[in-house]
Amino acid sequence: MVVDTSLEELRKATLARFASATALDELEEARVQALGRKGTLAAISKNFGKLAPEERAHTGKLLNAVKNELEAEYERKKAAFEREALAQRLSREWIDVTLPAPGIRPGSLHPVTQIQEEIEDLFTSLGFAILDGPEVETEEHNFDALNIPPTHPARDMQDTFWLTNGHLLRTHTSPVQVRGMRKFGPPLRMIAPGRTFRNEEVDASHEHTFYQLEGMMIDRDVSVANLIYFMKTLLSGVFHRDVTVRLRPGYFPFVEPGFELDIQCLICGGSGCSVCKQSGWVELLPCGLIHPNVLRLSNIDPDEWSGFAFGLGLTRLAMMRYGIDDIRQLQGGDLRFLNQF
Ligand code: FA5
Repeated sequence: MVVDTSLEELRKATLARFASATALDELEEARVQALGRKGTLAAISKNFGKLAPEERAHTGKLLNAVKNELEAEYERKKAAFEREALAQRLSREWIDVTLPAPGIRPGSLHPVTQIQEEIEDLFTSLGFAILDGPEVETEEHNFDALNIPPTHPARDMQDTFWLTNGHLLRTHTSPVQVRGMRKFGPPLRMIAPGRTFRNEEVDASHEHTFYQLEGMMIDRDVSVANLIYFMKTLLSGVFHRDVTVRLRPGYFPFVEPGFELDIQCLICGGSGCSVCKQSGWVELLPCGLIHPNVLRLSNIDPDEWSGFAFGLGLTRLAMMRYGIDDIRQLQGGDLRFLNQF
């Protein structure tokens, strides 16, 4: 009977410890103390031999029942702890696979490309084709065919990167005019955006590598009035607001008359800064009526056809549009800068 009492006490105490265990190791400790090889149940079992034979069957059954009950309760509680631990881990590691992957952010178009595409849309809506030309050009396309023969001083206006094979990096997009005229003939409406190169000092408004956008229209009776209409359409399409411009005579051997269309500096509002070289004006859009020699050199009869051409400084236009006060920022590839656009 003493054994019975001890078993009942062990049973109650162990169930209570199992119930109050708050973690797996506490539960395990209670199990070892009650059911382990050196535990209480083992100690009680040692007295089994001292029992009277008639008591043994009864006490043996009781002992097994207590052992089975405690083991079952231990397993149940242990499984509950494990389920809880798994649930916690899963909630920590849970991911929504339908969310966009973090870390990969979509890129965006460079500000110069954005403006280029807007101008392309505008001019295609006006019936202009978009042409492309090579960055490595022949001397003939870059100069001679534009009415700038070898000895002409105008060659010095554009510091040129010459290649060892006699070719050059195009100094402007105007050679695409020549390619367009020779390939398609008149009437012709074309624009040609692209990269251009000049061997000159870099500063806030000059790069050695920059973008221009050439434009050309050849038809019957094209006049300065047509030219001005298209230039105004171009600027209002880009700025969506009034900008102050001035038109002054400009010399380019491939146009006659030639003009410089300047824009009042949008960085300083005209008061003078490093971008406009303290003048308040930025050279942006040289233009003019195509020189008869240029038409002739590309097999177009100037008595029948006339036209206008312009050579927009696309990189400078991006500076004016976005208020960028140093051209070098547009070339640097710094994502902290580019992400703003
Ligand atoms: C020309 O390149 C002529 N081909 C433009 C032209 C075409 C005139 C058709 C008439 C008819 P200019 O050298 O001025 O012209 O350059 C044109 C524009 O390119 C300039 O107004 C300026 O906005 C830009 N530009 C010139 N040099 C640089 C430079 N180093 N860095 C950034 N932009 C420049």
